[in-house]
Amino acid sequence: MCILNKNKTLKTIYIVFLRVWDTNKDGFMDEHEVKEWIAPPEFDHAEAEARHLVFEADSDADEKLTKAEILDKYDLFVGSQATDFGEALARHDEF
Ligand SMILES: [Ca+2]
Ligand SMILES: [Ca+2]
Repeated sequence: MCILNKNKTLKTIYIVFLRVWDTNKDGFMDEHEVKEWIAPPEFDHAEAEARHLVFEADSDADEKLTKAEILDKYDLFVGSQATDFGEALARHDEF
């Protein structure tokens, strides 16, 4: 993860957000989508972690994450072990 360049990381987050995470394509990520993204259903802490990430990154407290909110707090997502973010980014490296 440490080898990821910041600009590249932000760009990748942006693209992956649009193509992958925002499953209902409304331009926001809600808690459900965050949960789907961060972990398989059997992962015990997925719900708590999703709530935590949404709470921390949701600067206007509308319970939805916009691209701007996610990019603003991208280090939170990258730093979360639950999201396995480095691996997720690597997987989408072709974008
Ligand atoms: Ca959505
Ligand atoms: Ca928000």
